[in-house]
Amino acid sequence: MLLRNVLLLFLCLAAAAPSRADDGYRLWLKYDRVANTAERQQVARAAQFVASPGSTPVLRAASAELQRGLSGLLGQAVPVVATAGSRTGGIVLRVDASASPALKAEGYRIFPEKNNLVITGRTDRAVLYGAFALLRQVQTGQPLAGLSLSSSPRINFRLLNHWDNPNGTVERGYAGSSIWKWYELPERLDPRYTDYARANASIGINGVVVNNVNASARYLSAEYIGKVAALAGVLRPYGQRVYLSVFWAAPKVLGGLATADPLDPAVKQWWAAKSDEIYKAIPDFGGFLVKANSEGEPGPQDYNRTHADGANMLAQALGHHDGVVMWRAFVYQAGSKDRFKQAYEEFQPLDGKFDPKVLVQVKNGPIDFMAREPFHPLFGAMPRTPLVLEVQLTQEYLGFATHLVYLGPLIKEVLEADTYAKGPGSTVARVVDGSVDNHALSAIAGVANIGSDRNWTGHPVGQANWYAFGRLAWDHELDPAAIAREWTRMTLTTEPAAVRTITDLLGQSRSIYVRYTMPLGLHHIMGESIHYGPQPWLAKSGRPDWTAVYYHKADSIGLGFDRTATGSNALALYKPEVQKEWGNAQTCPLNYLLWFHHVPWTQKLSTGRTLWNELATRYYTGADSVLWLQKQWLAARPALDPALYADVAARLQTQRKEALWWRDACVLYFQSIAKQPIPAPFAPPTRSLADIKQLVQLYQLK
Ligand code: BDP
Repeated sequence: MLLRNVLLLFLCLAAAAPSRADDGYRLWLKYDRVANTAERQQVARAAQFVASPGSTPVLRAASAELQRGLSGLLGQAVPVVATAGSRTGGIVLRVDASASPALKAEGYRIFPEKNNLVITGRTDRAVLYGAFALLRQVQTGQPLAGLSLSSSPRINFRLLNHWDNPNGTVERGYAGSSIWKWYELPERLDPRYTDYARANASIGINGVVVNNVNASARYLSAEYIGKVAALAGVLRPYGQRVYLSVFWAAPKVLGGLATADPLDPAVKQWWAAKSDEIYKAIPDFGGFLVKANSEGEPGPQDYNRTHADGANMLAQALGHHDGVVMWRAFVYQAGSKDRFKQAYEEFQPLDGKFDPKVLVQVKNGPIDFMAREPFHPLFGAMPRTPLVLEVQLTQEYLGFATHLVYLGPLIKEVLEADTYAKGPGSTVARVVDGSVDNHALSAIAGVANIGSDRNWTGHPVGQANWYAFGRLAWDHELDPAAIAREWTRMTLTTEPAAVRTITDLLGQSRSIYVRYTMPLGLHHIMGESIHYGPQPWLAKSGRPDWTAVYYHKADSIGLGFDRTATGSNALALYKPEVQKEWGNAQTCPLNYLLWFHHVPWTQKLSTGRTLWNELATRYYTGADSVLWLQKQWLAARPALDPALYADVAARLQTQRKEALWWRDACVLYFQSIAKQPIPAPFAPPTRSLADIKQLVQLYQLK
């Protein structure tokens, strides 16, 4: 009797406890029960069952996800059946090779038919994306009744680039170690791989480069190909192909050859045999990503060959296999007068010389993933070569996992930038999706911010960057604010006022970060090597272009890098319309001013303030805007999971503290050169330049 009572009490307590603390693991695929009864009933009427032929692993993944999602959202089991038969009120999955000529192979359509909702497309992958789109519809509170949707991806290859190493570390990773457990593979498949694949599929990512661009040759060994094949097996039902970053000198290191010269017959043969070996293990292998002759990596230039010689040799090694080569344009030689121009000078002359299977992968900006960069001048300058846009989701230069920075607006800003390559409207997005130059191949890559942390991204809001990347990769026309709203609703809360507050906070976060770190077009003044915190005084490093003074050029007259004709003339790499926009210091948008001009401290800007006063104002108001971020987050508190609330609140405290480092370090350092007073109403920092130097230098110690 007693035992029964204890048991009953236990059951009651268990039932009363919240379903699950929100540790962030479920990402935006939480599928918690819809709270609003009318809304739930409406969905329940339209989703009484899922009918799927289940004839392929991808279709089985799609129906399993619908079942899991709808059952969670409705709080009741939703059966999967083979066919709808005469039943109505359900979801029907249908692969139809003739679905709609307007749809691309991965494009889906959802439409009502005889009281059912049909999800269709030309391939099973299209249906998978449609299934996630339908779930998103429910998760964001949109009605299902009469739903009619259709969407095709604008870019073919939508890839995550993992900078993960064989020893489990992640280059520039701030969310724990690698999610890939190489030593356990291929025998043990961590269930986490499947959840990762589901998350990627839900936002349309269809390819994964599993290893660091500073690649280990190990991945090309038979043993590691087997491990990668095991991962490919997990990703395949979710529509994702695996790719490998390759170490250029692998034929020497692994193959025992005397050279890695791309024109050497033995080298060619080695790569061709290696490709065959990979495709035998991974029939849908995506291809190779290559960082060559950059930052100490070997490459074809070691043998006086060009990037094109190297890339084409690899493309030919792929032979009849359905794969591509993505060759990175991130190169800059030591000693160049302006690093900004280097990639352009090396790659632009090679336009038209690449094999049709080669894409050139270009970072969004000419330097290196700064919080704001002008678009890379190669976009629009290589019409005969498909270009991959590479953006960085891991926040190497954006405050690691402690600063809240939603990257939707950054990615969108690049996509929307007009190159004027073929007249107005030749945006980076349209160069990349192939529509400006009629390329069949198109690709976009995000350097992943994912690690072994329970919540995947360290900073909970880092998840929004993974999410936004996928959504924009699928459709670059989407609005980053709408994406932020979607993510917030699916991930954090459905309470309308809180959704608005958080969406607003996300929307402002990137410009706030720019304001207190590198306003007005300042760039590359962060801590040496670790790339964390301010170090504007850095004057000596392994190379001049790793210092800060190389970029800001502060002197008694003014601040900024003159890239006009009187300076490095990097501006001339852009089309005349762009030059016109940025070329005149009086009219150049303030966000890009110091990227292109050396501006006198006392020069009046369009804001009515002098450069010095504007700079100081931005540092002060930027750092104070973190207080606003904190206020917004606090306002949303009642609608948030307490643990999640506390996690982000604590990170915001760190962010505030470090925003003050940035402010004080930069204001005091530049003041020591500008010899100008801190403008009213701001109070001078209470610490000295020496104090703040000492503090941030700590981060450089081993
Ligand atoms: C830089 C990173 C470095 C990367 C490099 C790259 O600091 O770790 O290897 O980019 O993209 O931003 O190759």
